[in-house]
Amino acid sequence: MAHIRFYKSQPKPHITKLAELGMDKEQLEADFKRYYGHRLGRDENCRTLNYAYQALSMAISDRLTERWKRTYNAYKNQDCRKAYYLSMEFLMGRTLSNAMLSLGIHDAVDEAMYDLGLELEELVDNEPDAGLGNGGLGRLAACFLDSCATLGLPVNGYGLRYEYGMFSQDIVNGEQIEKPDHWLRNGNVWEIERLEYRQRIKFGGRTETRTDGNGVLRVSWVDTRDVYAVPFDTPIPGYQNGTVNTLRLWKATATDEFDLQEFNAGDYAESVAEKNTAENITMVLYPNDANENGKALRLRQQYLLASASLQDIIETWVGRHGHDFASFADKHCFQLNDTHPSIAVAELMRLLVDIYGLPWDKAWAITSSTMAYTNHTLLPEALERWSVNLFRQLLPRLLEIIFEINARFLAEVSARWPNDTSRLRRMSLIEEGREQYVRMAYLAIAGSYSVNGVAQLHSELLQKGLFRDFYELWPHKFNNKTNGVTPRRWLAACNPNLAELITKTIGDGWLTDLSQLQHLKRYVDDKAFCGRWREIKQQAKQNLIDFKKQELGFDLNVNALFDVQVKRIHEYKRQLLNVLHVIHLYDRIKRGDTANWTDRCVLIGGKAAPGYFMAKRIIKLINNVSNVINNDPQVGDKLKLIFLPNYRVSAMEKICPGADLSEQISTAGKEASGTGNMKFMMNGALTIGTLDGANIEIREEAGDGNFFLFGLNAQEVEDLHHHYDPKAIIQQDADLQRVMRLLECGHFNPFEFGIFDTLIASIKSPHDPWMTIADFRSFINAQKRVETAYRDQERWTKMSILNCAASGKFSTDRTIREYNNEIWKLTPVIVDNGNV
Ligand code: 26Q
Repeated sequence: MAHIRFYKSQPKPHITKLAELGMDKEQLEADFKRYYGHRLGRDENCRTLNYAYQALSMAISDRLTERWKRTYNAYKNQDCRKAYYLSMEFLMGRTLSNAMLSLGIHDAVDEAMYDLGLELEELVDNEPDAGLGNGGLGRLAACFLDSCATLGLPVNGYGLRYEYGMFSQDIVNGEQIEKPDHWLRNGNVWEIERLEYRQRIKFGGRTETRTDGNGVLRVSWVDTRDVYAVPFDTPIPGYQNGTVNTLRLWKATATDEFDLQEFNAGDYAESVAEKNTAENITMVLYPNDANENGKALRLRQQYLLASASLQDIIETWVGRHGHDFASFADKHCFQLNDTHPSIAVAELMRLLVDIYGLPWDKAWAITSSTMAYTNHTLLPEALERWSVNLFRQLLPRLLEIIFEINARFLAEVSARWPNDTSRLRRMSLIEEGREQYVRMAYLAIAGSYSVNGVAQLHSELLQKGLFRDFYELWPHKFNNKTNGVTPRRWLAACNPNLAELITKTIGDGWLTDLSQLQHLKRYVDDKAFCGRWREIKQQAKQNLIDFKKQELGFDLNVNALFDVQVKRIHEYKRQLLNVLHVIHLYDRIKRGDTANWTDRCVLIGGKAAPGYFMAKRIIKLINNVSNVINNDPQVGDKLKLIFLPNYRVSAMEKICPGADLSEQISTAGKEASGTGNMKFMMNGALTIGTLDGANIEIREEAGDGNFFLFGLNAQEVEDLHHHYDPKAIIQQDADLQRVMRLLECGHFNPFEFGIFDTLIASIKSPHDPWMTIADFRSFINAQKRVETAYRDQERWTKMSILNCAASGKFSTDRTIREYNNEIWKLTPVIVDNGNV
């Protein structure tokens, strides 16, 4: 690495000593003007929003950079133990408003912009989401980084810098159309490219074995087609504590000699085109939130992430300690966000054994005491497996290492359970059959010292079901870490009015200790407080209405119950059940059965994986039903159904403050945790939900009386599988019969014959794995309890306050403290704040 050489006569080069940047309105304004005019070359005659956004972001980014360097140096000087969060997804959303909040300069910036005739909110809304994730798992990674920095923990994120993030969703004729999300189109002010830290990544080729001078077998991986991984760093600020951690994202680029072979053969164009193969690797995020099997490009992505990150970390280590790895495990810990980066287990072995010459056992001791694995799904079909043939082609050396890990692992199993061949077959890291597969979850478990689920029920079900054999072998590895969300983004930033009321009432300690929200309980009988609470909710609903008015072409009734379900579209999440309820309400209106009616506005949003036929059909159904209902004058304000297009992080920031009712209605035992449920609760929405994922813990915290429970529990779902009889359920329920009749007679698709047949068939199938209508009656009854509660606005407001007050557990600060106390064991580092 090239360093700047300074003259010997200047022992302390002054160029590294920079003046502290001011945080007051005047300095912010001056910096803004300098960037706007000098760097971006704009003046008052060409006031483009995007340049103003960029100028402001640059001014604020500078203020993060100072803290970033101090944090980096503090970690380096203390030589502290660090954790690394390895994830294929970081769903960061927008950065500007979060950066202002963490620096405590929101109001100063607001005033500075006002003076310049600019509306801060408009600038904030100009920023594209960094949508480098699908949903829950990716957003969790982002919330985790926020909490780690806020807790002063030395944790860095490692991921991929996809050129195209999660697709943008258009709705045309009720159907989802995917548009590529070129989020980097206007540049990215927040990242710094670090060319000097690029890493070389091998693909393909073959292995060669030889014996070294000491008679030890050495393997080299040769004739590979290499690519570079170039890191881009983004600052991750803690909340007003001077800490700024790093998110390092890798971009794939071609190596300099990529073209040599073809070039010599005279095929210049071919060889330059080869460059694309390399650069394609990080071109696009896979838009599936469940395992899509077999795509070679996805395996390349995963390996690039694992290899580049581990090489980066080891390079830093070797720079300080040489080839002495004795205390490497004391200083490092790798948290694997699902199995997606779990090839890291084999890659760390490769680096230690092949490159640094450690004996296998020593390398394994290091690997299996630094890796920790988080599982995010209970659906067996979603478990990641890779064909051995594909592995051999792409990563031949890693396959050999996996086989070696497996041989030693199976020896351990057979020592514990002699002659139990069926157990060996079940537990093998290699699935045998017509084709062999590598079972990534088993590799992750074998290679990790910790395995955790993301909610109590989920972790229990992993031990009893999916990973039962492994739990019997290594019970000490298994633990639970219930998910959370960051209260900075999901309450303070997205709901400033509510945040202000809370702070005025109980002080601002809740921002870093969310359990303090429980002090709000004392105010449920305080008339003024309750009145203000209700006012804020109504205002948030109005904001949502105004926000949607343009595309809807009509107003929504602010006094209606805002009933919201936003999440990826999936059969197990049962958006269909939600629609069945809406159709039932519509049917009641049409029949005049509207005594004690509660006006309701049902909002549903979410993306379907582009190849997921049923999910796309569900979107079409929602839109068709919406069309019929919203245009029926007899329905009027009583009921509206709205599909919210292009659901994403920044949309949720506008949606969750305005929700009255949060729909968390997955088939019990299928949703690992859910995190949208927590965002809604924090913002004073009440939950209607099944006993699934974190809903169980939400209900425990809120109290049974402040949660609308319905449906079978996980055990009952399991037991029902063998004799689930949807046709009998329909026959016994006159309401459901009418709903099904409306669907079947084409009421919602008069000009699109048969398009909902597959949906109808799935509802009526005894093999419907999601048992969509098993809970229909129970759901309808719970919705009636919701309506009764909502009509008593005083009661509803109390329940809303009590939900928010009970949401303290669901801060990622709590989650991360648990990860740290039980898995990472890092010491918080206090970063000198300089003058601030
Ligand atoms: C795997 C292989 C190939 C292509 C794609 C994938 C893939 C990508 C994303 C598989 C799964 C995902 C995402 C899963 C996910 O978001 N799970 C959710 O994680 C949340 C955080 O723990 C939980 O709250 C949700 O319950 C869980 O569904």
